[in-house]
Amino acid sequence: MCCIFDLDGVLVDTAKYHYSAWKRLAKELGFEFSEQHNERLKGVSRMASLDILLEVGGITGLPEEEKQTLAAKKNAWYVEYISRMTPAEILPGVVDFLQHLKAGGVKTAVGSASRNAPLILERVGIAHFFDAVIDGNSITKAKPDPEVFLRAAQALGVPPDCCIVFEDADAGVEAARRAGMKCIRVNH
Ligand code: B16
Ligand code: MG
Repeated sequence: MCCIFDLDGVLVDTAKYHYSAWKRLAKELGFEFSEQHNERLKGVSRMASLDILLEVGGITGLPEEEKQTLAAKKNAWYVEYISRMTPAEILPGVVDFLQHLKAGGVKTAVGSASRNAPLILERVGIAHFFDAVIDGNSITKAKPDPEVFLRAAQALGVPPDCCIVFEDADAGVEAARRAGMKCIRVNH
């Protein structure tokens, strides 16, 4: 068996930083973005998250170029926040569990929608635990498409039914199901 971990909400709580950055963008655009709205963005790709945010604000028909500019602006704020992350922000139990898997020779991978996954793993100091990292930079279809987890299994050199996925978001649980993998949902 191999283990594939989602990042945001499973290994670290970066959702609060995504929320701060999206809220800041909404404020600039003239509307409020609540924590409840933010729940809809968990596990969802950056551009799909922007579409949800614009829908909440009742903003329609923006040209693609402008949407890219808004997403880049949000990401710059987000990167500013995560650049200050420390190992203290690793979620409880994660390091013990990763050490336990490593000692038992169980291969592990990260399967995240985030393009910032390498920076986050490096900041909190857990990058060395993983045999493979598949993230938003190396996939073409976002969760709930199974691509990210199938690519992770491929990188680990095992068939999908030999993988257990740890996920916190609906989109990710659905992606694991479509990949034909077992999935353990983590809620904090
Ligand atoms: P970025 P995960 C996801 O990470 C987040 O849950 C989601 O809120 C975010 O929009 C997505 O990554 C893309 O992140 O803008 O950094 O590329 O849960 O799949 O680890
Ligand atoms: Mg997640």
